[in-house]
Amino acid sequence: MAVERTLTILKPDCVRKNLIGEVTRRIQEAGFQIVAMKMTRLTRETAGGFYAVHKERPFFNDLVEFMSSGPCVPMILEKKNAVADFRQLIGATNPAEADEGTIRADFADSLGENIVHGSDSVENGKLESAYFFSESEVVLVKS
Ligand code: 3AN
Repeated sequence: MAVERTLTILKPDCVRKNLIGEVTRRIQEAGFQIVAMKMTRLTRETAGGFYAVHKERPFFNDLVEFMSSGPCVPMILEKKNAVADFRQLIGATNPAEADEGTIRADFADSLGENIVHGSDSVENGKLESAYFFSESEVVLVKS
């Protein structure tokens, strides 16, 4: 299995619920190396740009409103098979369908407010990472 990187965002609901520590602990315990991390607040424009692929969807405005409603914590994570393993750790988009013990099953309130984002492919992970981090903000990790 190849070493991959994936982009996660601890979303505004995660920050509001004081879950930054608990979610980060689970991520690290699952073997992910944090190679970049910051706290930031998206504007409507930057949130809309990040989710541009969904701009024709009926939930787009609510999504942009929510993602710009407070600070969030994007991170780049590195691990073998990171993309698939991370999506398994967070669970299905809809927390009602997420497997027991996953981050979304344990902490998310709804489909719209679901605690964390995870890239759906290595390629998108690269694009999404570049959206939040410059190259100099990514730490070189010895493997
Ligand atoms: P994921 O984040 O699991 O990859 P996507 O990329 O399909 O899910 O959707 C992006 C975000 O849009 C989700 N995290 C969720 O917050 C929101 N979303 C997706 N589908 C819906 C929906 N049917 N109703 C409301 N919000 C949605």
